[in-house]
Amino acid sequence: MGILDVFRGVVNGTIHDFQIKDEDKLRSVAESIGIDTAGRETMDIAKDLYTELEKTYTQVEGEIPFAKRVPEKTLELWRKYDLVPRGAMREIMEIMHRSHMGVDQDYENMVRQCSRTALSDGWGGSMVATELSDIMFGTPKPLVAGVNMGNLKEETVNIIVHGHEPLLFESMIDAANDPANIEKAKAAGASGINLLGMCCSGAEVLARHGVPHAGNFMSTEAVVATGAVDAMAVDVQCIMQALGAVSKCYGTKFFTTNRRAHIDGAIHIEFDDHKARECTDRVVEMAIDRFKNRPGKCTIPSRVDMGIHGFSHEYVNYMLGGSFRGSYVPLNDNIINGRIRGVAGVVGCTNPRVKQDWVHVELVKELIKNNVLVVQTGCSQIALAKAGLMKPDAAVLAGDGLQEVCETVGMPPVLSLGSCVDNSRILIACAEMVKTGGLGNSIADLPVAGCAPEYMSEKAICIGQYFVASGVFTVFGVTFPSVEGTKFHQHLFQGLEDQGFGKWGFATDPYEIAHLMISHIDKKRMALGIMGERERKLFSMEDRRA
Ligand code: WCC
Ligand code: FE2
Repeated sequence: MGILDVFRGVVNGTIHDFQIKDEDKLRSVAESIGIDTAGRETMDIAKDLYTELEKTYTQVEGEIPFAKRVPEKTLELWRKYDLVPRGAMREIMEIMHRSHMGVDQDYENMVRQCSRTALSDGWGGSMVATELSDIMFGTPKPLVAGVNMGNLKEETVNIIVHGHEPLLFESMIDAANDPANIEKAKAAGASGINLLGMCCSGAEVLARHGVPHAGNFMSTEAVVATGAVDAMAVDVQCIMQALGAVSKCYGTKFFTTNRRAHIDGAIHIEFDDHKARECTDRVVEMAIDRFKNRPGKCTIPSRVDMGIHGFSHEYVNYMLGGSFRGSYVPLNDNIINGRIRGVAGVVGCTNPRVKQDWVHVELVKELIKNNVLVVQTGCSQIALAKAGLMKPDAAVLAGDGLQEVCETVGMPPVLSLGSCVDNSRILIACAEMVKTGGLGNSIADLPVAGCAPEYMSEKAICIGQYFVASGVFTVFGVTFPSVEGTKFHQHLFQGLEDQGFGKWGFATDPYEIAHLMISHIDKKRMALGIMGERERKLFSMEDRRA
């Protein structure tokens, strides 16, 4: 919603710190929901796009705009069960009511509203946020960038932005690159200003601009203990409660910036979309001040892990299809001929109840070894980046088929897509795979699976449910918030699939999770009649439909 607010300001001319950067993306998103673009001015299209996308949240009747992007058979199933979201606000109000004492007392009916609400996030709010962010800040293209704490430098003013909304970060990039601010840093004895990301906002600007990433959720307190963080500015979600207290121990200036999220012990400087730089310039100023008065010596681990980041679904299109015939045909062909067994989305949080990053890394290694191409978002992708799997030469860890594809294209076997909000890129990629043909008629037919092996945040449940409702088998680890053996649990873990949706799975061991996903992928391959290696053959559109 914050991104939509800023887009409204840009369109109405009341916000000047942000602009429309990617006009091609603006046009393609507008066209995808039936807005006429031919021969029209950018701002006219943008106004229409705003009016349409606002309905994602506020519409009380009808279907959200991005329902138009859903493969027909999947949409038919949603209509059959009355799952197509009207508007996110309406769905949230309804679920709040239905879960109130004495209202909806039938588990199947309740799960239907859970799905409808979750879909209003995945194909609604999250998708709007991703698409508008691309339009305003640029669509990611692969770039080389470094991850890990070695990105901190003793001789620079180090500023970390942590949280979820790209607005604070985009403005901080401007502030940190402003020559006047750099001059001030130099006057204080620093060699410059070093800006780093953490968690999801970090993952997003890593993908979009190659800003170095200091670490995922589990590293957010540890990074402060280096003593080298002069300022950490946060907005919303996944901010550990003790960050204020930890920062105090090391003299780090810790800022909250969002009116919805105040934290005890933090300095609050409110971020106003209309005067973004007022907040970020102030943070830079106070970071410089802390640099001048660093209380003790810095202990910075030397490690930096380089990798390729920033695969948008548009780029997957281009990378595999080439600039002249950008399409998902080569991906689908490689799945049909068996070089790629299927595609897995491994996403989500890192969780303090398990050894840091271990489940993510072992799971992904097992998947690629079995020729499953992996796409990633959120803290999970940072775990794999640290393990070195986002480099093309990680293809040696993949099975023969996947390795061949990676080497031909020059891509890593693990593709990093951005933040949790960017899970919507995975949905669009699934929709494209269906539309391209040869892999069934709905998302539920695809040989794909999803997993958040260390989920901890509530929104992960919502993300899981929108994948399940979209047709994807989705496995969670560490814990699962339902009681095994109940009708409700049975419905989530099997009943939904019987109705034509995806379903939930649960396991804690990474190898077990991998093989749950692989078995599901094989089951879908079997149903599609593409089990076993096949001769490479070019498929015509007719072949694919057949
Ligand atoms: Ni997204 Fe999970 Fe990280 Fe927070 S930042 S910890 S929701 S994956
Ligand atoms: Fe996130």
